Amino acid sequence: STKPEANHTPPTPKPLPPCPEVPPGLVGRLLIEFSSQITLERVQRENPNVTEGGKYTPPDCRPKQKVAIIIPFRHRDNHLKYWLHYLHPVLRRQKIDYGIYIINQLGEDTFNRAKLLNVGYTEALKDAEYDCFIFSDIDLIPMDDRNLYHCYDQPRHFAIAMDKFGFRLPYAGYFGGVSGLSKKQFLKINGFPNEYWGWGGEDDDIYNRITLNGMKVSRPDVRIGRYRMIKHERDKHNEPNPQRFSKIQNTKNTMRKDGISSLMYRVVSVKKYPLYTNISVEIGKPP
Ligand code: UDH
Repeated sequence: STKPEANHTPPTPKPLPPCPEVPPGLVGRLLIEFSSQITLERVQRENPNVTEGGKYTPPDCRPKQKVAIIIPFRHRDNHLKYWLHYLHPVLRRQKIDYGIYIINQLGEDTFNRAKLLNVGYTEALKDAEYDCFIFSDIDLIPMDDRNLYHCYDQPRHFAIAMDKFGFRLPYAGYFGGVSGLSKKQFLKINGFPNEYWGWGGEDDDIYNRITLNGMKVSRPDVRIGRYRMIKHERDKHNEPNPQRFSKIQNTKNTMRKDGISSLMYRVVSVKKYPLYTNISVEIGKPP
């Protein structure tokens, strides 16, 4: 007897439901420590569904936003291991559709955090259609997975209660550490300033840009927005910028010409690793 002809039309996949506002698998407060050594092999083993370049999409629901996580970087490989070890599982539980971008400043000229973040925004958009950008320092780990890494109606400040500041906001206009803006919010403020070389001030300039453009900062509850910072010495070539105090008085006059509209840099390499994408760039030096 002959078998009936197989039906080769694949079954139509069930459309995924939208992801719930509050992800069901969250655990709340997390135990964060930096004394055990971490290997990237272990982090890879523990996050098998993260794909090349450090990307992830929840398998069981359809997220509203696509989130690029942008990290300014130079000579912090050990911090990177901890960041990946702690953040990948948190982001997966949060059901975020995300990609991780390490923006590595080449050379030993003065570090420029905000310019690297502008580069990250631009380069991430060349890679995929992101609509939300979260800018995170490499040494900041959230202590609670209810601090959801997506974008909000207003620019978001995530790292509001850091251990080094006694788990409090250090001042009302603080916007440092970890922050997030939608594409629309980011473009409304002309991105971030490119002219803050060395440590300090760029986060206050970004805060000024937000308020000067009629937006206000949104924040999580202080019990949820807690962070641990990996202790470290001051980096070389990132000395406090003595011009920062006068520059933040001038945001109103500088923000239209200095920002994403005036950004210049050169990409030297883009490498997709299993847990993140590394973009190495030359961004010049202070005038
Ligand atoms: N960053 C680098 N490499 C550098 C400098 C900065 O990767 O050489 C990045 C990194 O993501 C870091 C972020 O920029 O988290 C912010 O820089 P920072 O960590 O130096 O700033 P923070 O305010 O520390 O956290 C200031 C120096 C603290 C010295 C304390 C000495 N006990």
